[in-house]
Amino acid sequence: MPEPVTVPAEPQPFTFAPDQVALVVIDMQRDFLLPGGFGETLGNDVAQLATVVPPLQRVLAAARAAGLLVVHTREGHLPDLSDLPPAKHRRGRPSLRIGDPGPYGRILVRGEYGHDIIDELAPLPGEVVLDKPGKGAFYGTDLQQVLDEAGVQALVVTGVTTEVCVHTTVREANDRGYEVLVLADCVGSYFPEFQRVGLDMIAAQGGIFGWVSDSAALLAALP
Ligand code: C5J
Repeated sequence: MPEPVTVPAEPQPFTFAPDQVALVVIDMQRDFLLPGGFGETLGNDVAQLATVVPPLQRVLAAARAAGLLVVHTREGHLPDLSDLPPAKHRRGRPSLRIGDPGPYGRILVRGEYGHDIIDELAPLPGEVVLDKPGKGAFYGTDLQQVLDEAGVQALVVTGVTTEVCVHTTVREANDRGYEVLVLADCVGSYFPEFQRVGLDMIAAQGGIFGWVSDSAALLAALP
C-alpha cells in the first residue's frame, strides 16, 4: 500500500492515499478558453482562464507520473440538443446560444472543435473523458461509477470555472462523501472577485465542503 500523501492546505492539511485519489480536470474546453471563442464572445476576459494552463499542465504530468486516476470532463450537448433543458437553452444572448454556430463550431455541441479540450491538456488515450450536460460532473454522467470502480475516496479538482462547474462538482462530491482538494492556481474564473470568494467559500467554516491548496504544494508532496 503506498504511503499517504499530505498537502499543506486550508483550513488544515489534506491527506490522501495515492491509490484512492483522482485528479478531476473540469471543462478545459476551447469554447471557454480560446481567444475569439464562445466565452470571449459573451464579453468575458479569457486571459483570466489562461493563467490556469501552465500549473495545470504540471499537475497533470505529475498525476500521470504518479499513476493517479485522471478524469477529464467536457460540458456540452448532443447534436440534436435532446439533452439540453429548455431552461438552459434560453440562457445567454439570443444570437449566441448553445447549439448555434459559433467561432469554433456549434457552441457546446459534442464533436465540435470548440467543445473539445485545449491541446495543452489533451487527454491521453485511455484516460476517462466524461461528457456532461450540466454544470456538475456527476449529473448525467458515469462519474460515480468510475470512481467506485477505481476505489477512489478523495478528489483533487481543477478546471473552469471556479464558481460554476468547479463549485457544483465540489459541492456534490462533498455530499457524496468524497474529500475534495481544490488547487487555487489550477481553477479559473472570468471574474477575479468570484475566483477569490469562490475559493474562500470552500475552505471557510472549517472546510465546509472542501480544502484549498495550490499546485506547488501538491507537486512537492507527491512521491
Ligand atoms: C460555465 C463551466 N461557466 N464549465 N461552465 O458555464 O463552468
